[in-house]
Amino acid sequence: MMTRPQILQTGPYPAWDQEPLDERFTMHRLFEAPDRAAFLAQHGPAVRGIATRGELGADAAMIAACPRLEIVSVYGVGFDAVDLEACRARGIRVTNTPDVLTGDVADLGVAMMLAQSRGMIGADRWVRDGSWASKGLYPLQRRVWGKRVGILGLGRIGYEVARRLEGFDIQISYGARAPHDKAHPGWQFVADPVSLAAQSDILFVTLAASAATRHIINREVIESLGPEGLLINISRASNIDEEALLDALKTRRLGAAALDVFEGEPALDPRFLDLDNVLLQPHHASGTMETRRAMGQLLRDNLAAHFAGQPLPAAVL
Ligand code: 8YV
Repeated sequence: MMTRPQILQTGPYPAWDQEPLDERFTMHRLFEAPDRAAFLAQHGPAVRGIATRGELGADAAMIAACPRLEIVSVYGVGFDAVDLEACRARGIRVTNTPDVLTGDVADLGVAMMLAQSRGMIGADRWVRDGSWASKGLYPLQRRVWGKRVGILGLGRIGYEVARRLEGFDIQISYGARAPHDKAHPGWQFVADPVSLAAQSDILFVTLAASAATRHIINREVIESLGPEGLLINISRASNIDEEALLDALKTRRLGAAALDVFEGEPALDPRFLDLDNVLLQPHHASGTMETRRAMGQLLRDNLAAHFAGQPLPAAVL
């Protein structure tokens, strides 16, 4: 009988993914272990694959604990939390789940722009808590259509945000390393993030995170966006200097923010909770049934292809 490959699983998956994974592989659930180091020491030597999530990745210690590791399969497009150098050095393959989540992430970004600009969360509260009847009209909010939007990172997700925004008669600029062939006529390329922020009312961060993009949204960029500006992050927390962001939101040197990602999430900095000019979302931009099913399928397809010796559907390394 063929022995089933042993896989280290770093976080939970929906039952529709867990069941087929359990059928095909021996899954070792690291996230349920009371003592991670002991669990890794016990199971690591037999592990041939790691099944992880975008935000959890696979760090050097985890990879080192698995001397027979062949593949890290990420449930998510972002692989910044995987130690690629360690994988490269040992010829370990890395896969992710691009494309299937692009539309949902762009949708949530646009929804966050609308919800924050138009004060929809507060307005819902205003109705529920009786303020509408007792206090009267809801405070006036900010227009969206016709504004100037900057998109930092015109990859798959940034492109889909821009395409959606065309319907809002919005003036679109984008930041990237170089002008993109796929940019539509009228989308302006602005190389410098400070200049991009200075000429934007709303700034989307849609950059794939890496060491090179860490804190690319720094104090200067944030202050260039300014007291009337809205910063939206649907990428990774590391792209923003969170300390500078918290400070600018508190002092109103930045008007508002809408964030789906946080340093140390899910244990975000508690100072965010005290701010009334930030919309907080629990890292769920790809969190629809449709997309998560497709992500789970692609995660399994990547693993299955690897163990069948076939080409990987979505290889990073
Ligand atoms: C998460 C993400 O992977 O795609 C990414 O990079 O961050 C998300 O899709 C998702 O929350 C599953 O963990």
